[in-house]
Amino acid sequence: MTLEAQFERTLAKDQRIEPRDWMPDAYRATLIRMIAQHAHSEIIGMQPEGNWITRAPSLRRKAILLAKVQDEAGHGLYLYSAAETLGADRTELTEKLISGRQKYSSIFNYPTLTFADVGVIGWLVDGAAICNQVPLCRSSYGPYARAMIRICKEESFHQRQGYELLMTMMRGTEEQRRMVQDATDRWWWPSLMMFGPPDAESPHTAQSMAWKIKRHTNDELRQKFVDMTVPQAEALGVTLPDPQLRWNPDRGHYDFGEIDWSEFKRVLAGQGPCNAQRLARRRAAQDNGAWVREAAAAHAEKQANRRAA
Ligand code: BYC
Repeated sequence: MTLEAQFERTLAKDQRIEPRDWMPDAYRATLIRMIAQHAHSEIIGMQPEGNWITRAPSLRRKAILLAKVQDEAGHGLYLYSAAETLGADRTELTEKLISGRQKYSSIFNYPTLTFADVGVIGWLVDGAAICNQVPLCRSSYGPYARAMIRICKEESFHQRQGYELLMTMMRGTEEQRRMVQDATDRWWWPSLMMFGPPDAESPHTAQSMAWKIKRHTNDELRQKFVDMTVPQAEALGVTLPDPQLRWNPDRGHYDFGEIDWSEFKRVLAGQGPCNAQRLARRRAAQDNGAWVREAAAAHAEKQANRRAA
C-alpha cells in the first residue's frame, strides 16, 4: 500500500494522523496555518481582557479574570507545541505574527470599553469559540485534537464565568444593565464573524472537511451558535441587535440578518479599531522578553557543555 493510500485509509476509518505518519504537504501546511492562527489568537486574546485586570471591581472578579487570562496563555502554549509536532518553528511563527504575515482572530481587534465587556466576551466570544472548537476535538490530527479537549474544558469555565458576571450585573442597577446591553450590541456581530467567511466564499473549508480537520462548515457552526445563544439572551434579559432575528419553524433554526462582510474584510486587512495597538503590544512584549530567551539559551548551552565535558 502506498503512503498516500495508508493516509486515506486512516482518515476513512476515522483514526488519527500522528506526527510520525506520512501526510501530504498541503495537509501539513493547512494544519500549521490553522493551529498557528489559533495559538496567536489565544495570545493576542489576552490583551482585551488583560486591560481590565488592574481595574476589576472586586478581589474575586480580579482573581477570576487573572485565572482566565492565564488559561489563555496556556492554550497558546499547547497550540504552539502542537504546531511544533508538524515541524513548525515557534520562533518563526511568532515572527510571522508580529510582522503581520500570519493572522489571528478578527474578534480581538475590538476594544473593551467597560467591565461588562469582560462578561460579554466570556458569554459570546468564548461561547462562539466553544461552538467552533468542540468539533475540533475530533479533528484528524492527533496532537491538535488532544490539545482541544483540555482547551474546550477550560473555555466552558470561561463561558460560565462570563454569563455569571452578566447575570449579576443584570440584577444590579439600571446603569449596570445599560452597560451589559451596550456591550452585547457591540460584540454580537463581531462574534458571528469569528466563524469565518460564508461557505461559498471560504477557500479552505471543502478541503479541510475532506481531510476531517474541520467537521462542520463555517455557516453550520454560525447557525448553531445563533440557535444556542438566543435563549441565553432571553434568560439574561438583553436584546440581540438584529431586528431580523426570529425563529423559523420550517427550518427549525433562527433566521438572522445579513453580516457586514465589508467590516470583516477591513479588520482582516489590518484596519480594525485595535489591530495596530494589539500588534504593537505583542511586539513590545517580544522585545522585552529578549533577555529571558538569551539567558535561557546561555544556561542551556552551559549545561550541555558541562554534560559533554
Ligand atoms: N479572523 O477558508 P476559511 C480563541 C481567515 S477563538 C481572522 O474559512 P479556515 C479565543 C482564514 O484564516 C479564535 N481570520 O479558513 C476565544 C483564511 O485566511 P488565510 C481562534 C479569519 O481556516 C476566547 C481566510 O480567512 N479560533 O482563540 O477553513 C478567548 C478564509 O477563511 C477568520 C481558532 O482559530 C477570523 N474570524 O476557517 C481566547 C479555531 N475567519 O489563512 C481565545 C481554529 C477566517 O487563507 N480555526 N479567517 O490567510 C478554525 O476553526 C478555522 O481556521 C476558521 C477559519 C473557522 C477560523
